[in-house]
Amino acid sequence: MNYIKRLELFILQWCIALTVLAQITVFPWPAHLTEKKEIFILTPNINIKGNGEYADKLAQDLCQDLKNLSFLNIKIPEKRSIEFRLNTQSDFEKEAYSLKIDTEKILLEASSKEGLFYAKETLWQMIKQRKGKLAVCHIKDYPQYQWRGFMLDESRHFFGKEKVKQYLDLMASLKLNVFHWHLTDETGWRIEIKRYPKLTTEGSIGNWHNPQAPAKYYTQKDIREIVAYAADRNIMVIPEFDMPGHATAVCRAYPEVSGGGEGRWKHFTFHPCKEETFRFISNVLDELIDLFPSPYIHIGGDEVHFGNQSWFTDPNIQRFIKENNLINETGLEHYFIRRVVDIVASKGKTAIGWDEIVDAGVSPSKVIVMWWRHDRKYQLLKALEYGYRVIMTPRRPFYGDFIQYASHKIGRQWSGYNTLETVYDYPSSINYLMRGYEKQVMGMQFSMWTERIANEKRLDFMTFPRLIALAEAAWTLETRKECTSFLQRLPIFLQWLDEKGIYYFNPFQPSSTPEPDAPDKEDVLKNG
Ligand code: TNX
Repeated sequence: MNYIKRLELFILQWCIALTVLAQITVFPWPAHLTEKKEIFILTPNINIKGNGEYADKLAQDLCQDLKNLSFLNIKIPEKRSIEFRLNTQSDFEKEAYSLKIDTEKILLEASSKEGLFYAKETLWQMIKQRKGKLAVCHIKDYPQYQWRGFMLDESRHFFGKEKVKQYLDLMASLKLNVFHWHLTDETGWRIEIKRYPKLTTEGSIGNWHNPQAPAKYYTQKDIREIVAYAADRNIMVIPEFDMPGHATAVCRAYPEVSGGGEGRWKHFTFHPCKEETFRFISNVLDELIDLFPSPYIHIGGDEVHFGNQSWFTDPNIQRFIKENNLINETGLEHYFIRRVVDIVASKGKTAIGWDEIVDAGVSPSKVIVMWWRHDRKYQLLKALEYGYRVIMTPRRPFYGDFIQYASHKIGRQWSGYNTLETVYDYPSSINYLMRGYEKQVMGMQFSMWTERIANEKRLDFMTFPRLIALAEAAWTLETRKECTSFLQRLPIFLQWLDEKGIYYFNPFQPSSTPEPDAPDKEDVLKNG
């Protein structure tokens, strides 16, 4: 009986080998891949083991995942194994791994937890794609960039814990490792701060379309749960506390720290020079730091000029500018940034700020710059020349609120829009700028602003498939990136999205996935 089963397996292996070969599909595409004309058929009673604590955990996770697969039905007595080996002495780079599939054994190896985790994600994709019939191959893989991020704005619209967890799962499978969480802005404050309860009882009321919408926010318990969920998937969560601008929700709740503002931008800024403001910020940061173990805190720093009108007329602010030789309101803005960066540094963390902070005169050792103004390439160059580390999230092509297809109507455009291909090809068009500064470029990020994204369907549609392209652009070595090959593989990932019930734009059949309705008439924008 055993003999017959083995023969059956052998014949099956050869039949399938022909179809499986040269069809390995992995996202993102790996650094090295060699394959043989042989096949490994996964069976349900295969031995899966690790060589210690974390490797054992991954082995158990894989066992659990396999239980849910209906296609593993060939039952043979097993000598073959899947082995997870974490060896901190081996000479893999931090996130690198090796995945070796032989006819008798699958070996996953790395010198770090991150690497071993990614080896498992790669294997899992191959199992799903080939329904357990794996090409014998050897993958040696490591990333191009250390920062592979996704930003979600939950101030303008709130999506909640389950959606965030679903995205963290997808990010992990794409080897994205940073979740930048934009939780504060003019529309709403979305995180419980025990010392300042009005931040949530008042500050979290409303969304972009309805200022009276019921309060929506994350409790500290929720935050801890999500941070742990992300850490389990090798994802670092970076909170953003946007200041001194985009602070409307805070200042609405605590007018004593407001810097005024006018009309639509009322209460847009923190008061830039009251000691009370800095005490308030420091206290909030204490709670944020307790919740988020990441070494970084994003402090915003963008678009202050939108709502700093009262800085020009308030006699106390004007006196402060004169007495401290700050020259003008921009000098005052820079003073504010320097103080906050120092507060963050005094708490043992590194600040991240939008690219305006390049001009604030902060030491490059204390802050990391997020370059977003694609039309100001000199700001990127200046950041690099001054010695800052930089994360690239230029509006074009990395802002998810820009449309992705010519006939789409809801979302931004600015001398064009952000197609899947433009996301994939980045940063080749600006490589010339970064030459000589490569070590300062930490990586890149797809940023999803949600003014015009009021529900999950629109969020999914604007995120996918562009986030898959970003993941490959950030992970895969530039020499291995190839848009045609990516597009050939893409239908497989789209099928996985279908299985999870996630809506996306299908670039191969645009009319089969129509743009979800605009949340509001005014959302049908063409410019800006
Ligand atoms: C600019 S990016 C902003 C956001 C908006 C976004 C819309 C940045 C630092 N500020 O507040 O949501 O444009 O695309």
